[in-house]
Amino acid sequence: MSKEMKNILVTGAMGQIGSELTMALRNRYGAENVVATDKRTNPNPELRDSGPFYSVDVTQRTSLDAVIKKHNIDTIYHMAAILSAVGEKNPLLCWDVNINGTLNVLNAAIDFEMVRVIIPSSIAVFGPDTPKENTPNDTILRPTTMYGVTKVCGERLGDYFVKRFGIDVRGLRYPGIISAETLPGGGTTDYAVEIYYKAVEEGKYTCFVREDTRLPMMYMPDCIKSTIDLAEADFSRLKHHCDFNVGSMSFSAGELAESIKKHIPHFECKFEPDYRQQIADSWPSSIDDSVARAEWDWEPEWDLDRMTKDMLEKLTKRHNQGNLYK
Ligand code: AKB
Repeated sequence: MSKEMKNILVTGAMGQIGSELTMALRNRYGAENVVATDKRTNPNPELRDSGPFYSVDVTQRTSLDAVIKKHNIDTIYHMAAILSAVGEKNPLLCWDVNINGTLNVLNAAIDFEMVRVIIPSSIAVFGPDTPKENTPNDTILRPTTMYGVTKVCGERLGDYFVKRFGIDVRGLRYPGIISAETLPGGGTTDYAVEIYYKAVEEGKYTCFVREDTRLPMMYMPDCIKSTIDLAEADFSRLKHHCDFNVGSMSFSAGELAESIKKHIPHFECKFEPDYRQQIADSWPSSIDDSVARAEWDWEPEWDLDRMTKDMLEKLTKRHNQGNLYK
């Protein structure tokens, strides 16, 4: 365990990434030392029974502060956020949760003299003016979604707090994250998860982006590894702080369907783009993560075909047991 990080709090712990990150942190740092929080009140039994859980709305400092005080928190993984698709339906909610929630976490970090704050960002910080292929780390940030606007602000705020107040804030730009445990909620890249569930359940899927839509993606084990690797990196090596590109794999929706067909030959995928196509079209198709590799030795482990095999094995097992959706 890194010397300083003793009492960790995770916001958004019931979300797609938060749920698996919390369990990984509990395994690594001891279950009692990792406090899970979420706005929702009904955690799954694994999350609820393996360590402390509280209902916390990150837009309210009082509820956040109460848990921080009670558990003497020194590190926050701030995973609570409204994602891109929901953010376009409700931009003010997206602003409130992503900006005010992040400011609350950062201000709490100062008030309680925390040793570290992890605030994830996203490939949504990029926009149509950004180079689309092999997108550099330091490039044009002109997003066209409210989610992207809040994530650029979050990166800038984090960097400002590092410089101005001397607190240790770190963040990485997640691509679409694929996982078999908790469904994502309200993102544009959600099709890359839904497709596996529907392939197992029905043998067919109607995808909401075009077949040639190519986006950067990452399997959950790499997502957890990248998050913890960055959190534990040597601060003196970091020239960047809150805005690391992390690459893993890039594939089109059509290639994803083909990789599933290798295991389920009768699988049929139709493509019927909706409002999320425009969001996907504004994002990069592949990411240059050489800065993360240089500053904290980032290295992904999973590729599309290995991920597909693993996803289908896990979901098929659950489907056969009658609890695909848990
Ligand atoms: C989304 O699609 O909104 C997220 C993201 C790429 O940040 N998965």
